[in-house]
Amino acid sequence: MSNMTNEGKTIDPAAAEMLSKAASEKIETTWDRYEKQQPQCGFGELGVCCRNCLQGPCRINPFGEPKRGICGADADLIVTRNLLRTLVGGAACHVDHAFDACEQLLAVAEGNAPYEIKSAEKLSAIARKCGIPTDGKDEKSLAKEVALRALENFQNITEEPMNWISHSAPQERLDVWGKLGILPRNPDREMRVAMHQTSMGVDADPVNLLLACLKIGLVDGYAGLQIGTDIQDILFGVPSAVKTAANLGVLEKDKVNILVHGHVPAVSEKIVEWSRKLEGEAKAAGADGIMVAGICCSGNEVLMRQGIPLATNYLSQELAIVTGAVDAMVVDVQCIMPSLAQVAGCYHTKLITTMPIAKIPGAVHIPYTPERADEMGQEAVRTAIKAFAARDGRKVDIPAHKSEVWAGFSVETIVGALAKVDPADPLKPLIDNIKNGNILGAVGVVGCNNAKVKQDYITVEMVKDLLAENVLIVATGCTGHALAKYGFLSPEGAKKYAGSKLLAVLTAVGEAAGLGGPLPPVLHMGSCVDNSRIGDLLAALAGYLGVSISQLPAAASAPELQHEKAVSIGTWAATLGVFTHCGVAPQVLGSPVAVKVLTSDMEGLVGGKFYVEPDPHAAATGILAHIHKKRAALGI
Ligand code: NFS
Ligand code: SF4
Repeated sequence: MSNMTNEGKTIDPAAAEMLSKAASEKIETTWDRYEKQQPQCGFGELGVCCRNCLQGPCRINPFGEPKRGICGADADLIVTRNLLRTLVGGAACHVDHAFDACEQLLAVAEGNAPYEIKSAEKLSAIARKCGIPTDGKDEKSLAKEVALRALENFQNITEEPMNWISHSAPQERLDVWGKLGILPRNPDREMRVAMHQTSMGVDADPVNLLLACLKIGLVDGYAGLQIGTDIQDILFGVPSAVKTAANLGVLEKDKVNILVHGHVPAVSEKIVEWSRKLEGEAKAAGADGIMVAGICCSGNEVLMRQGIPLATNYLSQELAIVTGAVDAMVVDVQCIMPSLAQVAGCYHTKLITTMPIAKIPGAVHIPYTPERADEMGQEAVRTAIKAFAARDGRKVDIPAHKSEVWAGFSVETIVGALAKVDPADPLKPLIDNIKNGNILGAVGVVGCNNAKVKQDYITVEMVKDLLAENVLIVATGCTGHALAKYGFLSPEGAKKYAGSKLLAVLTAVGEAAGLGGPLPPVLHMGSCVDNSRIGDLLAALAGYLGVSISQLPAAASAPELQHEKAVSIGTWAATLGVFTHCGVAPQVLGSPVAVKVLTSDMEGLVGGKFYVEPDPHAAATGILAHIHKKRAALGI
């Protein structure tokens, strides 16, 4: 089938074993399809093809003719229009997810959905952040006020900025964005305007389009990530430290194995709840119990709040089914390969879709709505239990690989651990160690896998280099999974990978917090939606020091980005003032203007910019140089 060796496809030993099994069973995987796509279109790679009207498609030859499309659009215009549409695609995912979370909270507050408000503390904290008085109010009426305040963002018809950005972002940032005219008013409106702006014959100014890109980055950051995380923490709880395991070895031969995959905790939380409640039915069906494990960001959500193990990340999602041991895979939205239906069809595995906008031919559809969340959960878990009876033992081969994982590092968890060192001033130990150089800086390593690069390779190699130089790493998304698989999320990982100064800090904090050893050198902060937690942490550190986020010795990196969401999150990060590395180049290289603005000029406007470097060691060197520059400027 494939010409590439397994070693060329992934560094994950469990995935490599399952690739061999897939090949021997003649099951096509994403890597086979990747090869069939070669060579990929060079115009598309550079972003210089346009299909925005029916006179097209038009494409620009960067090395000759044609230089303009039929309407006269040049490469800079086509690339920046395409980029803005990509960002709208990414932001729409997060904004829609956040909107659903607000509706869930409202339904719960009105007694119409079977969830509890798990964190009264977060509810009060968010109410206070929004200026909603909390005293004397019962939980449900306060929750309703908060839900309605969040939903106001989608109803704003004024020229004022959306309320959640004003409530959440540092004033210094709001001032910078206000001067540039990129403060979003209403997320739905801004996305509509961007689609209009990029239509045939509207905006012809690539710089104006790039400013609109920054605005959509803020839409993603504040109407998507921030609303999503704030509201989900109220409903499902603020993550606290958990200990579990990662990789396909978490599946259990004698248990009903259910995988949750996608992004929406309202779905995966119910699967976890009903797996616990229906354990008896599983035993009656001859199983030892029920094992739930997670893929992609659904995995991260229930890892963070429920200590559910991680099965695998984006690129190897099909290979989870190839173990032959998965009885059901319950999916919701985003990053779900349509091919899962074909792979599941080769086994007894039931692929279960749950969302009205994400159906897959060949899957069983068990609809989720907030009101019928319990019915959905029960039906899905019972479908898995029934499938267990049909499992073919001869096809089962669970790879032995799994690693210890410590996760649950919300800002609240991190501050809580630091408070054990200095209860009166919890951020002080962190700041002191940054100042004295024990912690050289911090990097948020986030995002996906991408079939174009060897799975997990850039992430792991770059993070090794950074840790050795005493850079603290926080992770989210499929990068969190990647680092989990190779032991970076465990105390052992600190001993193995952290530089000696960083190890001393991790040990001091870990011991003060009663963990009996060092903190992991990579703090897993959750799903991609949880990137807002990293934003909150950066804002707190900058606020403490009285500087802008762009002055911190910090950076972001998406080493193996794939999704439109990764591009929109990256744009939010850079607009927030963060130096943002991409290990795979976004499709903009055909525009000299886009490249210059995104990798250079935007730093003068917002303090952050993009840095593209596919080599992990060179990327680490580039990020370290940035951190040293920021330290020098702060005089530390
Ligand atoms: Ni983030 Fe999560 Fe993974 Fe990438 Fe997809 S799961 S939201 S987009 S592939 S990290
Ligand atoms: Fe071609 Fe212009 Fe139409 Fe794009 S908008 S397809 S460049 S004519």
